[in-house]
Amino acid sequence: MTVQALWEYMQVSRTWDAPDLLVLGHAAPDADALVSALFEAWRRYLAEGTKAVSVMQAHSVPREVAELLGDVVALLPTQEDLARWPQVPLVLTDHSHAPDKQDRVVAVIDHHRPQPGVDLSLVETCIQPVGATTTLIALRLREQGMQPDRDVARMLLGAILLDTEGLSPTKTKPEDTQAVTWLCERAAMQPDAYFPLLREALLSETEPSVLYRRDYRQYTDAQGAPVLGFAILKVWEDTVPDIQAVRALLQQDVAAGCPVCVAKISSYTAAGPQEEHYLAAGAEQLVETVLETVCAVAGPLAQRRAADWVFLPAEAGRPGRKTLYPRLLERLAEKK
Ligand SMILES: [Mn+2]
Repeated sequence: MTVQALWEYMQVSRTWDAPDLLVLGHAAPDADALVSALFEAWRRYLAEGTKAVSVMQAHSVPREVAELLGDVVALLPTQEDLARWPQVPLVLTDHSHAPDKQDRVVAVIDHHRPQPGVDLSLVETCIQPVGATTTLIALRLREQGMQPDRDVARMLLGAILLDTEGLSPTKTKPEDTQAVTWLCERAAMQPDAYFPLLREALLSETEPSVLYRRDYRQYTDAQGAPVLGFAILKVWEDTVPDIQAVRALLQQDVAAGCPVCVAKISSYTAAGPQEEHYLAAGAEQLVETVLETVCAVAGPLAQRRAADWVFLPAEAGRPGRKTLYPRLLERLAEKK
């Protein structure tokens, strides 16, 4: 597996009038979503000859993904291509719920717990609570005897490092370590050298609206109606965005029909994540439920700063979204 071969596969895939499969990451594409979708599509093509195409559900990629994938980004099919193929079956990576097209989903590869009410009984699933979906793809590649060269191994490695925050102990499972060990050897690169470069690209973004959209998830009920919006804004400690600007973005989200939205601002130093702010907007009772739940999960050091604001000092527990969202959805369902 070389970058040249990846490039050629992507060129060929652009000539297919009717692909067999589309592989989709989620709608706010981060490195794990894009890399897992791209490599699952390519893997199916190499292993089975399936005309599989990965589609990015956005018009542009975040800086750290551009850094990771380089020129390949320009060849990634986008939303318009998705609209061209309204019947083609779908494989989802890094998420399991596509509200408006769930009936086309034939396979899911993910490391998040499926949302309650989503029926995956007829779908081929590989859902494991590891640190990154890309880990699951990398292990499949290894199992099938595929041999990423240095540059391809770096793409996979980078996605795993970004999703696990540089293999942080709370986000890393033995499978991630296995995949990273295999990839580091091929990439001739160590995590300690590579992760700071990628994080630099990630944290150099400062525009609040880009930050808000970049790592945003919307959770819906089984009928596809929005229930909760959840953005994560990762920034250097000295470029924390203006709280009022984030409040305005949350309000826009609520005005667009999401009943309650929360933004986590996570501030970093070279040592890693430090303080966190949670801001929420929406119906008063729902905001209360969300922030109460955040405080309950984070523990006694959580501080309530305002009706819509919780502050977690660096010493407090820092629950991840993967831990929080099932609790939040459960509590919000009780309020219905
Ligand atoms: Mn992921």
